[in-house]
Amino acid sequence: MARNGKSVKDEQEPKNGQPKNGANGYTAEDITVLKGLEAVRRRPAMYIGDISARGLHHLVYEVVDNSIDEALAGYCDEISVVLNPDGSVSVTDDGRGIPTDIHPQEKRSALEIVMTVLHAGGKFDKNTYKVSGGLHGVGVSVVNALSEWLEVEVTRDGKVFFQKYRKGDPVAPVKVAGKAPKDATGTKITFLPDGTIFKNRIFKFETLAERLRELAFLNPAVTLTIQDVRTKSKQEETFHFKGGLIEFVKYIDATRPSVVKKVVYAKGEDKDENGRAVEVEVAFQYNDQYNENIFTYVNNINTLEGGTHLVGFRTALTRTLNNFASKNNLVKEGGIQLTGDDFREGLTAVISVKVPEPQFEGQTKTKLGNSEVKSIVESVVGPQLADWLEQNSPDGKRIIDKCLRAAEAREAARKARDIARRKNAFDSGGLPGKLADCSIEDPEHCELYIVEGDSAGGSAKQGRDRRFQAILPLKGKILNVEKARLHKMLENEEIRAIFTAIGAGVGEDFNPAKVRYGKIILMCDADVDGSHIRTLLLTLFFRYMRQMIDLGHLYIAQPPLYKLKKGKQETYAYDDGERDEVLKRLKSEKKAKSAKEEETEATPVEVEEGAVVREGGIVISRFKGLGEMNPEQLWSTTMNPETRTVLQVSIENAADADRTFSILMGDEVEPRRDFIEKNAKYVRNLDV
Ligand code: 0RA
Repeated sequence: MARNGKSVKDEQEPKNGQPKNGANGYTAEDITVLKGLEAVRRRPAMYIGDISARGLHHLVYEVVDNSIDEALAGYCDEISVVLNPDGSVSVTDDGRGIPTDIHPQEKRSALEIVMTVLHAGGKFDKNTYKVSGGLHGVGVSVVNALSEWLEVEVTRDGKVFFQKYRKGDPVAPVKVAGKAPKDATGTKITFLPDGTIFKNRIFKFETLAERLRELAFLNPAVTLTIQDVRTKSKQEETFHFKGGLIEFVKYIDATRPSVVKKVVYAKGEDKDENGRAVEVEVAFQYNDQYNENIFTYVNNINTLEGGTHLVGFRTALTRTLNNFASKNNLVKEGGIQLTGDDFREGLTAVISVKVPEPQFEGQTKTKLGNSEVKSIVESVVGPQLADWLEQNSPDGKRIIDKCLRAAEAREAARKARDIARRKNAFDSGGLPGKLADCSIEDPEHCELYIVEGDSAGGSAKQGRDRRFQAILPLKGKILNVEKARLHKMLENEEIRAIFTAIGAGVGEDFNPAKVRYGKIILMCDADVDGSHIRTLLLTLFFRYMRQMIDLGHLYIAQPPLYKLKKGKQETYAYDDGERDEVLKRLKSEKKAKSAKEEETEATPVEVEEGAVVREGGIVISRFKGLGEMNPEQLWSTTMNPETRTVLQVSIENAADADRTFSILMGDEVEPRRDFIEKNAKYVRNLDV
């Protein structure tokens, strides 16, 4: 469907239009001809972002978004997602059903056109405008093009219509498959992603569930369910939140004690310059911690980079709270003045706007640009917040009190610090002493390894390619930033070294254009301490250098777990499965050599950390830590870009990531224990 301000131009395009010049070499003129679903199959990433697991899950979101459109138009209140045993996924809704009548010009079913023509969806439905939509907002035809097969079942006018497609092409015309109860309507789309496009076709229940939960919070009229019937142990979840954004805020802050129990809520709308309604909904509350957590949505899309709706909200918040404070004599003249930052310490907020023609900007195209939205949000939030404060004046005072404490802490920190010294350490280019920098200066080609421990750091310094790899060793565990204010955190030497090495500032002031390395790679031991340090580092990036993650700069190194040695031949294995495979291979090579030798089955072996096991002449050793590898081994297994594997860190769902960090790193023990018990797969002795 035409969303995100994209125009609907492809009215007369041929189905699966072929490029004039065939598969290779087309000219500028041909690019306009190369539309239709063939273009989608050629460049899937242009339509769904990428063809990794993220892109795969986007297919489901795209179909669900179409059902959400029906819900927003007022015709649908139930959407269900089922993960089928054959690897396909079904999305069913009780909306009006995709129109099935014969299109007068095209002389084929509207259903077939919606399913096979790019951006065709909106054309049949001029009365309602679409407000939902995935980031790429491309329509179900794109999902169809990228599916090995897709089946659609439409229930309307007392009938069930059916059509099947392969790689976007209809297998047969739309047929009537049966009768339906008179008032029943809806759409069911089942598809199997194309294995020639998606290497990994396995849907993750939890990933899909997170997005459906988010949609349920944002669209309280809808009930969304997800069922996994792929294996015997079935899983099912239903999401329906009558309280909408208010419940969303409570969910995000579930493990953070609140300053005021009530959630502030505001809702309203105003017209844009074309007279179309812009809807605004906001909910927020304060917790007793120090982070600012504002989640913003435009048409159900999480706008990671913020934009005009966020600016409007902040302006209204600062101004209204300031007015309330001075009206009630809560700030003393000549005393501490409150700044915008003070009003956002410990704030958790969700902002959801519905904008008819959103303009997206920014590096990841997740920043709202429409200037009119700022004043609309301001004028909705300002007066309603002022009313709330008047009616809940004791709560308002508690909020101001919290903001004053933030201001005092900020002031005290400023006084306590030797500003001149900090300026030196931070701004004037002095790099941390223990950083072994690389010689190339072009950030795009440079990598920074943040390494656990001085001994591994030493090996990494010797093993690296010093032209483009820099090493920063860390001593022990860094501070848990989840529990510290910014100034406290910056007093920590290890953390300062990380910020200085990266060179792009902190938090709000972080400037990705200044980042000194295109890749930051976290390299920790494969043991419990290593995981803890990695989590501390991830928390630091998530809270204070979030853009490094959003822009895809943050990675996790994958050191091998095992070394298998047969004679002089050394092979590394990165997990237990690989170890068993290598073992089997080495044994069969052995067998081939000396046929007399006894049959030995490759039975899985238990190898304790650091242990050496001999299996028929093959020596298996388990690496206890990075420090056990010599520089050459570290280079060839973990650092050489030609042979290493690194995991890119990405965030599937910002609100859930925030909640998880607060569970893992926050003050409360119970939620953490629950989380670990639910998620830990290989816990031997649970002494958390
Ligand atoms: C075009 C027009 C109408 C509905 C839809 C598309 C539609 C698409 C999808 C995709 C999944 N579920 C859907 N439900 C509806 C309007 C139909 C009318 O005017 O009756």
